[in-house]
Amino acid sequence: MKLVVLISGRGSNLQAILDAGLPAEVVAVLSNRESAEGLRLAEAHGIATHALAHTGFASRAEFDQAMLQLIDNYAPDLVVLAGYMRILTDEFVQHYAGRLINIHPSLLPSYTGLNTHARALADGVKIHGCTVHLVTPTLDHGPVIVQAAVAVRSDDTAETLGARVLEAEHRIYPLAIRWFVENRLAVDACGKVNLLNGEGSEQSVFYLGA
Ligand code: NHR
Ligand code: GAR
Repeated sequence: MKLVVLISGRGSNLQAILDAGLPAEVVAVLSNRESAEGLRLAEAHGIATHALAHTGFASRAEFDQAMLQLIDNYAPDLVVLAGYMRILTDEFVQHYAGRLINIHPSLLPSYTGLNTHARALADGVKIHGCTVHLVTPTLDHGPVIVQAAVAVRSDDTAETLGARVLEAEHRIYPLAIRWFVENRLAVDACGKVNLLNGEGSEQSVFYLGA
């Protein structure tokens, strides 16, 4: 199977995906920012990279169309958003329907959008985490594939909490991609994702540490 990964920054989730030894190949990494550190990581692995600055396009639709054409040259089975920071047009999302996934740094449907760790701390919640979901046109509302919960500590800052969530991201994103590659994710009539052929201990939720 062929994966194309979209990033905007550091690329630590890309690193986790590359390290996981998945039965799939990352055939290209695209970024909307030329300075994204994750592009250097991809180059170091001999993976094709493309940087396409969204600032050079007149509209979101034109930018997404250019991204889509680059991506389709690689004929990917799955498009992976890994810290990709541009909201995608409905047309882009529909083109990759069922084969476009994202990792979001909160327990959806709580804390959609940006600055999730600071907002969780401001609300005083005791549990936070991350979610891998299929991407649909409505931002951060697609069917959930897997979630990991982490404890919020009384002395947490957005940085310490974010680092704890990021560790959880690195565990669940490769796992979710593995399930996709193994064709073990089924969307039911209600639009929910179910894991097929799970053995006893295998589950779509993780509780990481108090
Ligand atoms: N697009 C669609 N249609 N649906 C989703 O569920 C998407 C998506 C694009 C990206 C990732 C998402 C996240 O996990 C994602 C999910 C960017 C923004 C944002 O506000 C919000 C959510 C996500 C990604 N971006 C600003 C914009 O104007 C730019 C912010 C910046 O550059 O720092 O696109 O959180
Ligand atoms: C991750 O925490 C990811 O969940 C988040 O950005 C970080 C990217 O880190 N994604 C979003 O906020 C999407 N809007 P990485 O570049 O090191 O993988």
